[in-house]
Formats: sequence, structure tokens, C-alpha cells
Amino acid sequence: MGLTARSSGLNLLRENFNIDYSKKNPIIALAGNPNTGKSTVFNGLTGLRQHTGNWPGKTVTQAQGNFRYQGQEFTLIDLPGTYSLLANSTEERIARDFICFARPDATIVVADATNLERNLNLVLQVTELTDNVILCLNLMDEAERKNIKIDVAGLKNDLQIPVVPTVARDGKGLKELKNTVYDIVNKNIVVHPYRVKYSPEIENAVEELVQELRTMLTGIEKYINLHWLSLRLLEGDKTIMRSIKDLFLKDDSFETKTEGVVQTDGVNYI
Ligand SMILES: Nc1nc2c(ncn2[C@@H]2O[C@H](COP(=O)(O)OP(=O)(O)OP(=O)(O)O)[C@@H](O)[C@H]2O)c(=O)[nH]1
Ligand SMILES: [Mg+2]
Repeated sequence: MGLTARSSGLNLLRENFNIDYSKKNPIIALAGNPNTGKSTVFNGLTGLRQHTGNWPGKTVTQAQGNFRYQGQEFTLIDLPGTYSLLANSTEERIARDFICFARPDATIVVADATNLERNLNLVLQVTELTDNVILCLNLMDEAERKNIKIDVAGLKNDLQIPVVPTVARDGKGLKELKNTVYDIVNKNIVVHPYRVKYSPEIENAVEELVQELRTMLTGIEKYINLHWLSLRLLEGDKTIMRSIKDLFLKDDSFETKTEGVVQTDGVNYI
């Protein structure tokens, strides 16, 4: 099955998320656990040039703003604070769908440097979905106060993504953050994040499913990482196919065809 006219371009997909795409700015998403300083980073980067509304069809607030760096303008989207992208709540589904389908040009994950282990969970989930991820290690002053020492170079090396330490409340590190966004968007830095490797059984099942999805949803790999989608289907995520259907497909035969592929364990994904 081919995709319908609704999905004939990335800009059309982005319109589903109320993104003002008229300026053709690169889109930068800001993700992170609750209370890590996302809004402080957002305000620090955008100043007063921001606009708030709701995510389409949801009561969750959406903030958008612009910032300039080296003569280029970027649009920043503040995603709801989430501990994961497993779509267990409205907030998680919004964040997941945005990164998955609006395909931001870069995603900044704001992490609490005093609570790195918990925060890295989300970082690994985001890097599973997209390459262009920047880890913003915020609250570095608090970490220092608590005598927590972070091996930033080691972290960067392990995750294979840019890591920028910040104290957003004091504006520290924000210029470096803008510089990193600029470099990624303009391909001065090419990011290939570390990805968790699963057992051969899982990787083989994923590969089979990727082939099936490629045939079933012609052209979808332009918009979504099929390896990631297959993993979600294998673990029984009931929301992802609904999101794909809402955003991409009008064809009613999709449900039947999808069931044929992914209903082997009796779970209905629609
Ligand atoms: N010490 C310190 N405090 C910070 C820093 N960045 C943000 N804060 C403070 O941390 C608190 C939470 O910041 P927010 O920007 O609201 O965090 P958030 O991630 O947007 O929070 P939610 O939207 O509720 O998830 C505020 O009191 C900020 O002033 C920092 O680098 N150092
Ligand atoms: Mg906030």
C-alpha cells in the first residue's frame, strides 16, 4: 500500500503538530524528564520570542519560539516533560509522536546532572528514534554543590552524541548549545549515536518485520525509523499503529493488512 496525499511531504506531517512552517526554519525539539530545567533552557534560548498554545486535540501546553545563531533562525518546540517515550500517558505520546513523525532536525534532551542514571533512560530512547540528539547536561551547579563529578568526555564517547554542560538558570553553556545545534543542522557534525544491540533472536525478528512493513507501507521509511517501529510492535505497543493511522493513512484496508503482519501473538495493535 502506498501512503496517501496527507503524507506527501514532511511539512504536511509537521502541520499535524501546529508547527508554523512558513519560515522554513530548522525544527529543534526540547525533551527531558520533568523539572530538569527545560523551560529555563527554552526561555534562555528564545528570550521573549515565544508562542504558547495546546498540542492539537490535547490540553497539554505547547510552547514554540525562535532563536537566531550565526544569522540563521531556528524554531524550538518545548515537548512535555516525560520519563520515557513508551506512550503510557498523553504527554509521553505527544513527545514520542513529535520526535517520531515531525522529524525535528535536532532534539535536545535536557538532563538533570544530579540524577544522571534516571535521565539517561530517556536519552537512550530518543537516540533509538533519531540520530541528531544533543545531551544538555543541566543543573551542573547543583551537581558541583553535591560533589558529583561527571566525566563529560567519557559520556560523550559512550553515547556518541554531543554533550553540553549547562547552568541554564545563569545562562551558562547556552551559547555552546546553540553552536552545537547549528553544527548539527548544517552537518558540520554528523551524529551516529550508540544504540542498544538486542539478542540475535530479537534482531532477526525485527529485520523480518522491517521487510514486511516496507512492503505494506510503501515509502514510510522516509518518515519513520522502521527498526524502532518494529521493536515497538514486538513489545506490544498498542498506540504506535494508531498514531501512524491517524497521521498517514485514510485507507481502511490498513487495519486488516496490519493485523496480518503483527497480530501473530494475538495482540491487536490498532
Ligand atoms: N540551580 C539551578 N537551577 C536551575 C537550573 N536550570 C533551571 N533551574 C531551576 O529548576 C527549576 C525547574 O526549572 P524548569 O525550567 O521549570 O524545569 P522544567 O523541566 O521546564 O520543568 P517541568 O516543565 O515542570 O517539567 C526552576 O526553579 C529553575 O529556576 C540550573 O542550571 N541550576
Ligand atoms: Mg517546563
